[in-house]
Formats: sequence, structure tokens, C-alpha cells
Amino acid sequence: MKIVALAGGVGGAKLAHGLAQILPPEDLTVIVNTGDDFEHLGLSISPDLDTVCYTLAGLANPDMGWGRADETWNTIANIERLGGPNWFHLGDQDLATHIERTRRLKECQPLSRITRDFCKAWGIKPTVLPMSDQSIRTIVETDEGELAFQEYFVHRRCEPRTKGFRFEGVDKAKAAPGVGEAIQTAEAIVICPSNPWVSIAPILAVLSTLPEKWGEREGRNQIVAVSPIIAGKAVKGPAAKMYGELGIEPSALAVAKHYQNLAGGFILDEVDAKLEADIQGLNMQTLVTKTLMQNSDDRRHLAEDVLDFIGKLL
Ligand code: FO1
Repeated sequence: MKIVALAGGVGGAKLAHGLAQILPPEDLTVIVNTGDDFEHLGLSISPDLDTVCYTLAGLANPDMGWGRADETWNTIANIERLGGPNWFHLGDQDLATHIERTRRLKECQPLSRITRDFCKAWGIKPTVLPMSDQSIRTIVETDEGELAFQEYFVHRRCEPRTKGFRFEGVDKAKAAPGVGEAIQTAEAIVICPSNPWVSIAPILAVLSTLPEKWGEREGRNQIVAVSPIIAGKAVKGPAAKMYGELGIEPSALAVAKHYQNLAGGFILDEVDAKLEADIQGLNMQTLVTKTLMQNSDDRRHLAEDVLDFIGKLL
């Protein structure tokens, strides 16, 4: 079964890894958010793309979810000693990725081709595509003004109150090569348990520019979303805080409402089973299962559940 997974950082990467354990590589395409990308220390950094790739390659840092396992931090420590910025933690191995990506981007090579070559070098078999080769930057509108995503997320530790989001450059951007075709040929699309506001929304904004009219061709039952909110809390990151600040009580139900016009299937955690009837009331079919992915087996089990559920919806 040909599957497209839409993924942000850590949560998306984990489910993509689960799907990669089951599906033949030619049947899995992961389309990754690049709205978090930024330039730092003169380097082009693509945090979500790297998180997905490192996870699929078995190279990810198991504690943080982002960055590399068995990392050392000599370069950033020496940058700090020289008075340079140290708020964004770049490990020594990780830096090699950013240096080589920056070199190739400066030669005007597209991010999608660089990503394809990096995946080959890391032994990643499924297709990983950045959502776009053009620059799209997530801007968080806060009570302290507009902040670039990593400035808000890492430098300001998500402290400013969120008022909204915009995706700078999306009106001029095109989906990366392969994205339209993957969507067209997919039997189902999985919206991974990533932040709906800042990880999935930028991807959906890019997909809405596709000439193939994304969301119309696909029946709603071809699209399944997995809640990143469990028991009112985000597994990782500021999704729950964002819902609250936008005046919406954070819950799996709130996430389901977010996707109700797009997705016909919704997967929520067993601790939220009491919300199932309300979610079904949104004209969504539901699956209640364990969605928390604490180890590699959890990822595979959730992926199996997702694929079984899709099988029943189609
Ligand atoms: N997240 C942090 O909270 N602090 C960091 O210093 C940090 C560094 C970092 C370096 C490389 C990378 O690929 C990711 C990194 N992240 C860091 C994660 C990243 O900011 C976020 O997880 C995503 O942008 C949100 O999905």
C-alpha cells in the first residue's frame, strides 16, 4: 500500500520510522516540514528534515529526539568561548550535515536533491522529501511581536504568548519535485503526530498550491491523522500551549476539529477514549490505541495500527 506521511520533527519522525519498519521502501514517502529551517552561524539548518533522516537512519539522539546519537559538542563550546551565539545547540557530527548542505545550497543545488543524496549516504531507503525547495519560514505572531520560529521555539523557549502563525514565502513557493506525484499515487496519507499549527500547517499550505487540487481528489477516508495531544498535553513541544493561548482547550478533540474537513480517520490515545464519541460526531472514523512511542516497538505497533485502520477505511 503506497503511503505518504506528513511529518514535522520528533513525533513525525518516530511514526515515519515505524512505517518504515513495515512498508516496502518504495511504498513510503515522507514529506517533511521545512518551515522551521533557518540560517544560523552562516549555515542552512533544516531541523525537521534532519530529525526525520537521523531517525530513519538510526542515527538520532535517543534522549532529545533531535540531533545525533553519541554526539560531542566541542565546536559550539569553542564558539561560545569566543563570544558567539550558543543558544542553538549544534553538535559536532550534526554540524557536518549543515556545512555540507550549505555548501551545496550555495552552488544552487535544490534541497530535495541534497536530501536525496544524504539519504543515500545514510542508508535511508524510503523517500524523504522536503515540502519545498524554496524558502518558507514559519513566523510566530506573539504578544511580543513576530518571531522567527527557532527564535520563538529554542531561543525564547516558547515563552511569548502565541497569537497566530504565518508561513513567509509560501505564496511564491512550489512543492518540491516528487511531492505532487507522491500525493497523486498514494493510496493513503498519514498526518503524523506533529504540531498541527507549526509542523503540519506549513506542509498543508504547500500542498494547497499543487495544481492537482490537494484535498479534493483524495476522499476524506484516504487521510488519517494521529493526535499529537495525549491527555491534554503535547507529547513534545508547545502544541498544547499554543491551543490554550489561541483560546482552544488542548485535547485530542481539538486536534480532530482541526483536521475534520480534511481527514476521515482519526487516531487518539487510549487515555483519551472518552473523547471518541465526540470525535465520531465530527463525521470522523476513529481508532483508539496506544499512541505514545517510547521505543522502536511502540513505533512499529502504532504504524501497524495506522495501516490496519487505513485498510478498514478504504
Ligand atoms: N531544539 C531545542 O530545543 N534546542 C536546541 O538547541 C536544538 C538544536 C537543534 C539542532 C539541530 C536540529 O536538527 C534540531 C535542534 N533542535 C533543538 C530541535 C528543533 O529546534 C525543533 O525540534 C524543531 O524545529 C521543531 O520540530
